[in-house]
Amino acid sequence: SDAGAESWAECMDVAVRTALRAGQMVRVCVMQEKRVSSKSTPTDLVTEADQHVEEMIISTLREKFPSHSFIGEESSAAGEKCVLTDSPTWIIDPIDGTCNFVHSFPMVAVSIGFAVKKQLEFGIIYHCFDGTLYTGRRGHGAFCNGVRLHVSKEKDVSKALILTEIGAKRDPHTLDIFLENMKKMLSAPTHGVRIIGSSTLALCHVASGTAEAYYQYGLHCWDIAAAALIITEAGGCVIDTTGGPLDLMSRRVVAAGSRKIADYIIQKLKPINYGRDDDDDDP
Ligand code: 2AM
Ligand code: CA
Ligand code: CA
Ligand code: CA
Repeated sequence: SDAGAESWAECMDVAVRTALRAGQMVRVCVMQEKRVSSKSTPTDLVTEADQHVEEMIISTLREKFPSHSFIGEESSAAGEKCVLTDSPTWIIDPIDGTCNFVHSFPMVAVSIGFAVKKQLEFGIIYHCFDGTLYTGRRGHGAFCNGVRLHVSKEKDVSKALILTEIGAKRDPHTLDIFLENMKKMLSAPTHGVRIIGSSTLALCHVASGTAEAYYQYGLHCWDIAAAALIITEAGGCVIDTTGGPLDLMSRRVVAAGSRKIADYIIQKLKPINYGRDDDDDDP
């Protein structure tokens, strides 16, 4: 109904303001001494800032929308099931690029996605250091600082710039497959492969047409929720590495400006098995 649509627009306004405030917190915290600890593995970092920013975001949104559900990286206990229900749900990554944040490497973002009946309604990604705000709303397009975004029109993988990330799981088997996949992407040949340390900002590059594609295994719903909507609204394709529709909980994604490039990548990749977010507590 119109009333429903209107209320999601109000949610989106609040989300934008909250993301900007979160970004300001990140800019203050990055100047201060960081308290770093690790979660599931020594490379799975978390700081007090991750926790404080998430608390601010969730308490702000919960106060405005008390009946809504919330999924946030730092409030999702390891091993606890991360379930997306039909209720209006906020999917939050307070600091995407924690390792970058720890080093003050300026590729850090706040990501806020919003789904109703498991369908994404809008996504907000705020680049904390250069101040770019990416927004997408279902049926209304994707924007960067108010300018409409369009994915790359390139369909030739030999002219593609491809992005990926490596998560905190660094056992020899995982790294072997990661490197095998990297070799396949480099020798396709493509123009190049980049790892920038922030899944959400990498995905924003696909939405902006400044990279042709992105693939990753092991990511969580808060890494992909907001970005998936932004890329789709920018005319891109966001799918499972099996070729099926994106499943926010599957921990697998291929995103590209064109289905042709996505299919090429899918056919080359060897899967890294993480299991689903809701039946696996791996990093
Ligand atoms: P984070 O900084 O919010 O943890 C590089 O580490 C990128 O991959 C970051 O966007 C990071 O998100 C994300 N990431 C974190 N853990 C991961 C994992 N286990 N598998 C894949 N990506 C992960
Ligand atoms: Ca993390
Ligand atoms: Ca993340
Ligand atoms: Ca994070």
